[in-house]
Amino acid sequence: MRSHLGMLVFLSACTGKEAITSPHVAEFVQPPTLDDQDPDDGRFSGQITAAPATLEITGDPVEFLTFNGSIPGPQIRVKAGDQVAIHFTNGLPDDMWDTAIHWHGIEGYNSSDGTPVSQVATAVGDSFDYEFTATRAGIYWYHPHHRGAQALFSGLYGPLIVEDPAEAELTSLGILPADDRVVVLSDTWTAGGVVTSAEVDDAMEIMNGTEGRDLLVNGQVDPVLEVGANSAVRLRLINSSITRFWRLSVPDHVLYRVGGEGGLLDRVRVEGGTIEGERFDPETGESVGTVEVDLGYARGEIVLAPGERADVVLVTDGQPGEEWSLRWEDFARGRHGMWMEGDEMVMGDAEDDGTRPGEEVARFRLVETDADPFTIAEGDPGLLAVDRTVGQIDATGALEWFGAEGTTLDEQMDMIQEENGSWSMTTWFGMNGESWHPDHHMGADQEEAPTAKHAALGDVIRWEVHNQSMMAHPYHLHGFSYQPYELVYWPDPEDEASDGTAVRVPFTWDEYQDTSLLPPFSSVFFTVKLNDPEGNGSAAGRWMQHCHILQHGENGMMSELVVAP
Ligand SMILES: [Cu+2]
Repeated sequence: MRSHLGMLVFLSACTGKEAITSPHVAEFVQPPTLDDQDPDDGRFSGQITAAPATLEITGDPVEFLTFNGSIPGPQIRVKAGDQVAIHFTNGLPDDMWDTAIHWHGIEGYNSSDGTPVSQVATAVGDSFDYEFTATRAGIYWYHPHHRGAQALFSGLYGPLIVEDPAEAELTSLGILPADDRVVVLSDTWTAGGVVTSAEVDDAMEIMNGTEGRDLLVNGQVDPVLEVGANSAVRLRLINSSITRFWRLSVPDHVLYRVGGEGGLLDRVRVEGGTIEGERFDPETGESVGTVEVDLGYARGEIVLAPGERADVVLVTDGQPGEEWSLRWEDFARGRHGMWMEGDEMVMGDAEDDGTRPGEEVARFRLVETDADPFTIAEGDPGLLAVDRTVGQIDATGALEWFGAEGTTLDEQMDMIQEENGSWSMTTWFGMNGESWHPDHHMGADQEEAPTAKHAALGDVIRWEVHNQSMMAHPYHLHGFSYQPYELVYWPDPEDEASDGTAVRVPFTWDEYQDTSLLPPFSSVFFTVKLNDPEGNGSAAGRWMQHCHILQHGENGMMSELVVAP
């Protein structure tokens, strides 16, 4: 039986056992909670200002860009169904840029989506009011969509947590830990007191995306989190990096996933390792047996591509004084490299793709607690424990956007030999064969993307997103959460060892997501319903779809879903 965790009591100074001497001084902090200025239940009103701030995150003072002076920006904490009003002020210096806020994952309020096709960016010194209802519990976040790569790399991002009404009961049942933390993962690169540029010209850096040198957990380098021994801690993880994939592990322990982008799951999951797939002939669809698919990370680890979130539980089944590492490990995502073969420059997966050394990004210090032991196992009920389920979107009569009708993620690179013999490279990113990015200053009046998809409110769509490239990309759809139902690994056309068969892996659980990691040469199939939460057309309009490696999106791996009323 599960037991109530109760209040955690931290007694780090008198655990009776000497803590391991640690050079780590930063105490794990939570992003500051944004003040709710609306006294009414069910309504949240807050103020957010984008402005520079000098912070000593990586040692020396560095001028970052921040929301309300901190990295990450303030935590907005609301309940599912709450009406949210955010008064945003662009307090960036005069010589900086117009900007706005996109609420990543929030559904159905197009005029508050904060993208270059939903609003004109707010000029320096001006303000804009965002209003939306947080319709679905889950882990969300916010960041600018105008010059997003540089804005995020400079520090503009923050968490938005939408609580499920069942969380209190699930906590009292011992299904969710009472110790509940928000964990914003990001990276930065600073030099000479400023953040380096993410708006680079170098084709290889654009191709691979810029990764920061310093890995940050809630804006801190390697902080220490005290957790009650022999109990558990809940970590609401958000990957706010512009490029970096976060493969997270706690050596010898399991990160149990209880929820994610669109809220809690029916049952507890353990991810990673291998899963069974069905091999099939891509021409005929005919099954030719089963195969074990290696997911590229170990069982019990969690992988978050840029923009993805996960709600996980770590059981702290150790003694007070023990210290455990939360580690970043490299994930093979198809980072490219180039090298000479004879007289020819060739390109492929970088030699160290997926094998770069890992590092500790935070540390858990177990301390005494009066809490009862916590147990959790794969398959344990989550939402089911309160007689609820995620459920499935009814796909009867759905539009079918498969193959060329769906979305393709396209990437090309060429090696060019100059007359002087030196080699250079070019990159190109697109969706459905076209490279597109909106104008930052024209708002909803600008011409549609040449590959924009069109649908109407109320439509249900079964949609294929096909990554046709040899690199992993995180696909993000604005405005509507979808339910993935199948992932297909297509044969790599350049793999001479391939037998030409594809592998199909069904999603065996129900979940709402808005961002998906697509491995090289793979398709994700999902079902989405174009809900209009207020019934007044607020969900109609121009919604972006793009790669969330932000330099890929801004270099053309971007398009739109245009929804008619
Ligand atoms: Cu990409």
